[in-house]
Amino acid sequence: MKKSILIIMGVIIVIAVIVIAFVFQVPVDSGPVASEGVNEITIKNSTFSPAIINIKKGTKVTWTNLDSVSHQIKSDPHPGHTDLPRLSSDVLNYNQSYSYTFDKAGGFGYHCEIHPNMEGWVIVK
Ligand SMILES: [Cu+2]
Repeated sequence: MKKSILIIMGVIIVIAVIVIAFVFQVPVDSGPVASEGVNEITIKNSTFSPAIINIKKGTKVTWTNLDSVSHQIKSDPHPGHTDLPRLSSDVLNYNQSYSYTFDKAGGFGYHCEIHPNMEGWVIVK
C-alpha cells in the first residue's frame, strides 16, 4: 500500500518536472535568433530565413528563392560588395538556388542587390 503511494507520487513528480522544463523552454522573446548549424536559407516574402545563421568554417550555404519576384545575393557593403567579393549570385528567379562556401571565420553580412533593404548575416566560426 505505502509502496504504491510512493510510486504514484514519484510519477507525479516526474511529470511535473517534465511539464515545468517544457514551459520554461518556450522562448519569451521571439526576436531574430541565430540558427546553429543551418546551411540552407530560403527567401520568402522578401525575407531571408533564417536571417542569421551560425556555421563552421568550410560550410557551404545555399540560398533558394521561393518568391515570385527575383532576388540576387551580394556581399555587404552595398554597393561595393568588398567584404566577400565572390559571394555574388546571378539574379535568382523562383525556385532557383545559389551556393557559397564560407572558408574564413568572421561575421559576414549580405543583402539582395535588387532590394538592398533585405539583409542577412552568416557567423562563421
Ligand atoms: Cu549591393
